[in-house]
Amino acid sequence: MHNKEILPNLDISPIVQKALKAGKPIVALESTIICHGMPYPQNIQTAEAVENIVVENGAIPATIAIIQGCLKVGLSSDEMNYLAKNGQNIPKISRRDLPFSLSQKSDGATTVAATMIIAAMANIKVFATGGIGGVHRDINDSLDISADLQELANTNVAVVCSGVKSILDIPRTLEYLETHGVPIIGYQTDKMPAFYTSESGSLVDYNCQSTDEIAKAMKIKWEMHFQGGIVVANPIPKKYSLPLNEINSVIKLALSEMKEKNIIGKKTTPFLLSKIAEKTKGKSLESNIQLVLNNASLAAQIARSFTELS
Ligand code: PSU
Ligand code: MN
Repeated sequence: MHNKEILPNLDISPIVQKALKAGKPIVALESTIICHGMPYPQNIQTAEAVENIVVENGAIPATIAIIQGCLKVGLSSDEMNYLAKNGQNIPKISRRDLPFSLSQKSDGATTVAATMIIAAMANIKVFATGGIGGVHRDINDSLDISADLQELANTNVAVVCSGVKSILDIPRTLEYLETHGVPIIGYQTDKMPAFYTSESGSLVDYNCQSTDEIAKAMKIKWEMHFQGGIVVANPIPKKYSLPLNEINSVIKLALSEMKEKNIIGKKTTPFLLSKIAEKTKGKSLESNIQLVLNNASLAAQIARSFTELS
């Protein structure tokens, strides 16, 4: 394959290769959520259910990860189980870390940023996840801004998510994305969702009623050579949405524990997600699983609309 000559480490599974050749709709999926976002066995159950939902909605799933220094696009069931079982022992890989996974031939769970990079290399335009990273609430002390935002500024992939994780500073995250020209499309909503809840108090930039409208915006942006991604914010289904007050008080407790324990850098997001799951007695984990499934289904429909346009 053409890509293989330039990028010897890009390993696209035969199913995904076939889909690429035939111009079929494909949805990229990330692996940090498997290794660092959820415990075993919910992580493998979710990863498999997500792939199935993509298929049920007429697209081909391509879960992305790094195995022994190889950039994998489309994982076998053994590879997925291996990642799920080894969880936090698999390094979390963002843009900064990618070259080292390759040079050291190590394994890696790819964040939204790293998954976008690899998806773009494989020419996959749509990617589904839970919630993107963003500006952290303690930004003034920590200067913690997820590399996901900078990737959205530069890499041409549409990321379908349930908004920005509620552990973050949502208004500041939106300002950052605006500065970098990244539009946030609400899917059938004016309101910016916040991961566990369908509302955050902030608004989205555009409310699209159909996947066709979303696909058109993607196509126009990239045909005009406007570099960068698009965020599609898909609210968590009402049934699984947690009350804003309840989740906010849990987040505050988790944040102060994080400070006490001096947890910084790439450990913060996994720490907060697991603390919140512990404090809500698994309710937040159930919400997290359901919102990812919901995003995978929408992403497959967007991928279909996008291929119908081309
Ligand atoms: N969404 C989830 N669970 C997760 C993540 C997103 O439902 O674990 C991960 C994504 O991989 C995202 C990362 O890129 O959290 C953000 O990490 P950081 O804040 O360190 O950039
Ligand atoms: Mn960070």
